[in-house]
Amino acid sequence: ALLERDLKNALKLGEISVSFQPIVANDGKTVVCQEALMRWNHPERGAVSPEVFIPIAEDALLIGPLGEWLLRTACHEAVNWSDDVKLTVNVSALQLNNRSFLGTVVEALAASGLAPERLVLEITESIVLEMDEELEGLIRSLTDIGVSFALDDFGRGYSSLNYIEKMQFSMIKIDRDFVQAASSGSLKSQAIVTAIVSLAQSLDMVVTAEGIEADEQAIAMRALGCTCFQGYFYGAPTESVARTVDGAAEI
Ligand code: G
Ligand code: G
Ligand code: G
Ligand code: NA
Ligand code: MN
Repeated sequence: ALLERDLKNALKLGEISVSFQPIVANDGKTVVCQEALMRWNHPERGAVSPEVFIPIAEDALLIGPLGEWLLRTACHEAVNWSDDVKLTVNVSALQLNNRSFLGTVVEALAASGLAPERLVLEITESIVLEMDEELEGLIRSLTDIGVSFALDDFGRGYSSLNYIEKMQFSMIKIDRDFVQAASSGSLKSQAIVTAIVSLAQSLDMVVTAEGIEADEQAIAMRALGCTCFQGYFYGAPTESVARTVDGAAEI
């Protein structure tokens, strides 16, 4: 409850910021995406993990304004990057269920001048499992304007395959616990990664291995067919200069 109260004021107090973490190509060098990650620097507690404050934001109906700020801020940053670097932004189910989300994305793109083709929305399996006609329509509209989707944290949750059939993802991100298991020799995890890679190739999806902390893990995941990599080995999330400013969720 205390955190919720503080989170209500965090945007206008300038406590929210965005960090970016690279996703690199098969060569382990070329940055193909930067993932935007929300950060909350609490005046007394210091950094509060998104694992803690995102669920609070969702419960308190604050994820809308926070997510909108992050999207606008991240688009403004990304427009200064090289044209071949995409921006990925995490979106939660509540954001996608809001009727104004399409407008929010369109406005963030227009205000920043970022090409829609450079924006990738990361969503988790649980969202897709709640897919209904309205959500399908929203996803189609976003796809039509050029925005694409990544399936985040694959392997963490329910891992049923039917959601992959329901929508087109440009990327599947294999969760770091799964990467850990597969790269440390679990034959079952390796077999599952191989199957996902095969599926991804036939459906034109890139497979990213998350949570790479050592070159040996990248080598193991590359051998299984992953072609993009993310993790501390390549770069931790790095804070950008943009911060919320007093009285404004806009920049
Ligand atoms: O930054 P960190 O790796 O600790 O992120 C923890 C979790 O918080 C991840 O699951 C990540 O996807 C989520 N997260 C980070 N930033 C955002 C955001 O802007 N919106 C949403 N919905 N989730 C985020
Ligand atoms: O560092 P490198 O040259 O590989 O980065 C590729 C592109 O991504 C460049 O355009 C660079 O400006 C941008 N970039 C790399 N890391 C970050 C980051 O942490 N934040 C921001 N805003 N841009 C980054
Ligand atoms: O759910 P999502 O994949 O968006 O979560 C990203 C989270 O993973 C962020 O909190 C980020 O700080 C964290 N992260 C990124 N790279 C690594 C890594 O190599 N190892 C570990 N343990 N965490 C990582
Ligand atoms: Na993510
Ligand atoms: Mn993830």
